[in-house]
Amino acid sequence: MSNMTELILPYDVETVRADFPILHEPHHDNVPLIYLDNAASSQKPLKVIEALDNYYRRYNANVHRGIHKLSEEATEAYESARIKIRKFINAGSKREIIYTKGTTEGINLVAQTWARANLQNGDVIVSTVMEHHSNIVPWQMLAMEKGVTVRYVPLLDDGTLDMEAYRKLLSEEHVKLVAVAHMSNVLGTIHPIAEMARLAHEHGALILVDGAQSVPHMPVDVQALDVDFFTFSGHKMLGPTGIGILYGRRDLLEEMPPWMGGGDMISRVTLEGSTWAELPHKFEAGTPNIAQAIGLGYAVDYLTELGMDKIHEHEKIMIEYALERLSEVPGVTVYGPEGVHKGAVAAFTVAGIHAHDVAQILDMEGIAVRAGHHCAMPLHNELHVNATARASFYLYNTPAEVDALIEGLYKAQKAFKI
Ligand code: C6P
Repeated sequence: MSNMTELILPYDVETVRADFPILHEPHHDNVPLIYLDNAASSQKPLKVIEALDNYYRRYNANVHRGIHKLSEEATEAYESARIKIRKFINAGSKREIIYTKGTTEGINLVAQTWARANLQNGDVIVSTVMEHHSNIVPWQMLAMEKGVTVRYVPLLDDGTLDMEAYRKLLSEEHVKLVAVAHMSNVLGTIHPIAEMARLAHEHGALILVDGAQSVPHMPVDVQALDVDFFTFSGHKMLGPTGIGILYGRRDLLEEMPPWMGGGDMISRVTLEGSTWAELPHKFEAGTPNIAQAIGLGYAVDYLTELGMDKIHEHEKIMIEYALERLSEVPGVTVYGPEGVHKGAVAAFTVAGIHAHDVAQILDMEGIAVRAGHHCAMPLHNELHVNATARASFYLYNTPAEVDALIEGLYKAQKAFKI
């Protein structure tokens, strides 16, 4: 076992923790909060909380509409967040950055616009058995409507994707779209997206990447990955809920029909018909989540200042330590790749104790983990397990919190007389 005190972290975690008020709130009769449910949603730094407060106190107004000063100020902040986000993922233009409600909405937007307009009976969408439901269900809904088929890349025993099967699907089927997560929210597997994109393009297919679990945790460059669509959620990367991003290649977005109709997405409306606004507004009907977009801009500032490379390095150390410590606990099975680099997510079972009971006992110790199928039922079927407990780490977690998790698991075993 590596000694916790020997771990050298890339930045001072205590300084970072000081920025997150919730980590210092009394929790469950004064036990400190150990928040290990970051794959579900992250906590927010003061900078983001203050940005929301400041917007509502000082310059709350609708965007793109008013001639008055407040509206101009709100529009300026809302649009400058878009520019920060463009830079953060290295998109070529701010017009390629569409505000959505989150990853789910981004995927549904592509399904309902590009895919609906371009796919027909006989076409194939390739997804994987490892996907979150939000990257399965929208394609199944489209399949029912358009007669397209959804095929799934299987898993290898080591928790990685079967790339041979992927190549085979691409060469044998009429694949028009590949829809794959960058990183699994259960296994932590990081897929070779650049290679998958190259192969998809070689076979004339586009690729949509669900970056919900990658953008918060590692540097992402959508141009270097050469992806066509890339979507993620603000609330998993220190930002507010209700805001997310769909990146799309400009030429594709230009040609796609809009999804929702209403204010702000039009150029001209007559009673006979309408024309659409320029990108990105064509896809942003109605009053948007203004405070949330501004808050996401501040979250991006925070992540950039700390450094995505350093955050990724920190999480690498955290997951290695967590896997090592979990392996010491008798009866614990961790799911996902071993011996290769994976994201800071550990889904596990404890023999003789249901995952929900594990989570409940940990909660009594102040430790928040998620339990269940994590919106990945097909993956749990493949793993032949109904539910797993999941500890997921972020930039403010410490090795001492991993130790507390392990102690909590021993307590659970004691409570269940195992
Ligand atoms: N996963 C989890 O606990 P939304 O809900 O739209 O912000 O994100 C959906 C989503 C899409 N893809 C992946 C890979 C995800 O992990 C998630 C959200 C959370 O694992 C909540 S179910």
